[in-house]
Amino acid sequence: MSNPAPSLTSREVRLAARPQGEPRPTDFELAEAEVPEPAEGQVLVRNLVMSVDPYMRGRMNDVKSYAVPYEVDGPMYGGAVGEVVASEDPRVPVGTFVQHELGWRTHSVVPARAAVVVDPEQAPLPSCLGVLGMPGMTAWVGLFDIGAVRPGETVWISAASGAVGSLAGQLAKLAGCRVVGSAGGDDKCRYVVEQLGFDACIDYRQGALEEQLAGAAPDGVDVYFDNVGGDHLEAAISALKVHGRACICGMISAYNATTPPAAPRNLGQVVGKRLRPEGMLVRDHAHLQGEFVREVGQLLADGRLTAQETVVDGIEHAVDAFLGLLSGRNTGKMVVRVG
Ligand code: NAP
Ligand code: FER
Repeated sequence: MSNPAPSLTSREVRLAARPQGEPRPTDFELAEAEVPEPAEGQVLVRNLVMSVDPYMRGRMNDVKSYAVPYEVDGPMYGGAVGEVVASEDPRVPVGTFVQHELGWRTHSVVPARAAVVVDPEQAPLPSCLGVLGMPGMTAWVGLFDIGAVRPGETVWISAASGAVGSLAGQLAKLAGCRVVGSAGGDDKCRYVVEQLGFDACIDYRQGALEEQLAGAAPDGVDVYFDNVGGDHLEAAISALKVHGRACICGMISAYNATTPPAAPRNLGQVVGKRLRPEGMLVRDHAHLQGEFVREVGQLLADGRLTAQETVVDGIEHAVDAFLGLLSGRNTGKMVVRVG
C-alpha cells in the first residue's frame, strides 16, 4: 500500500468584506487552504508572480458587470504565472511555466487547457502580466484599433506612467504621433518624458487640466486614450478636434467612488458594454441626399411610412410654435404656415 501524498497548503487572499469607497486592509483576509491533488486534465502550479489590476476593485462590488463579482469569504483571483509542480495532463508537464487566471494564492490547481505556456527565456515572468500581457494588449488594441491613430496626430494618454498608459504612449510615438501624457506628480511626469519619450506630460495635481492641455497641445487633441475618466474625460472632450476619437479604456478615478458623478451617472458602462458613442452632423452626409429622398419618398408613397406635422397658423404665432416645440406641444414636425 502506498502512503498518501502529503497534503499541501496554499496561502490565499480572500475578500473579507465588500469595501465602501477605498478598500481597507480589513476588507481582505490572508488564509490557508488545502490544495487538492490535480485531477485528470489539471495541473498544480506554484505561483511565482500574480497580477493586481484596477478592474479587481470593480469585482469587489456586488454589481452586475462584464466581470463577475468576487464572493465575500471566497478567494480573490486574477492573472498569475507559475511553474507546474504536478501534472495530470501530458501536454503540460512538470517544470513548464504557465499563465492562468487563479492568482491571489501561492498554489493553484487549474485545468491544463486554461494554462497558457510561457517561456521565461523569452521574457521575464512579470512582463507576461504587463507589457506582453493583458495591459500591453489593451494599450495596443486601444491605440491602433479603437483610437485609430495616424502619423502626425496628437494623442493624449492619461495615467501615462502606468502599465497601459506607458506602453500606449510609446507605441504612439513609434507610430509618428505627438504624444502628451498626464500623471500624478513631478517624478512621474519626468519619468514619462525622460524615460518613456513622451513629448510632454501634464501633472494633473498642478492646476486645471484644460489650461495645462492648452499649453501642451495648443492645436487640440486627435485621440484621447482614457484610463481615468471623470475630469480627465471632460477635459478631453473639450480638447478633442473635430473627428477626434477617444478610446474609453478605463475610469480609475471612479472606481472607489461612493456617489455617482454628475449625469450621465452610468458613463462607466461604456467600457463593459464596449459602446462606441460617436458624434454626427448631417452636413457630412450630403452626398447621400439623392439616395435618401428616393428611398424614403418611395416608402411614403407606398404607405409604409407615416409622417405627421403639427401646423401653427400665422407668422405672428411663430414664437409660440417655437416655444411649443421646446416644451413638447408638437407631434411630428412643427411648422408654421406663413401665408
Ligand atoms: P496603472 O495605470 O498601471 O495604475 C493605475 C494608475 O492610475 C495609478 O498609478 C495612478 O497614477 C492612476 N490613478 C489612480 N487614481 C487616479 C485618479 N483619481 N486620477 C488620475 N489618475 C489616477 O493601471 P493599468 O492596469 O495600466 O490600468 C489603467 C487603466 O486601464 C485603468 O482604468 C484600467 O481599469 C484600464 N484597463 C482597461 C482594460 C480594458 O480592457 N478596458 C484593460 C486593462 C486596463 P497617477 O499617479 O498618475 O495618478
Ligand atoms: C481593467 C483590466 C481588465 C479593466 C478591464 C479589464 C476596465 C477587462 C478585461 C477583459 O475582461 O477583457 O483594469 O478596467
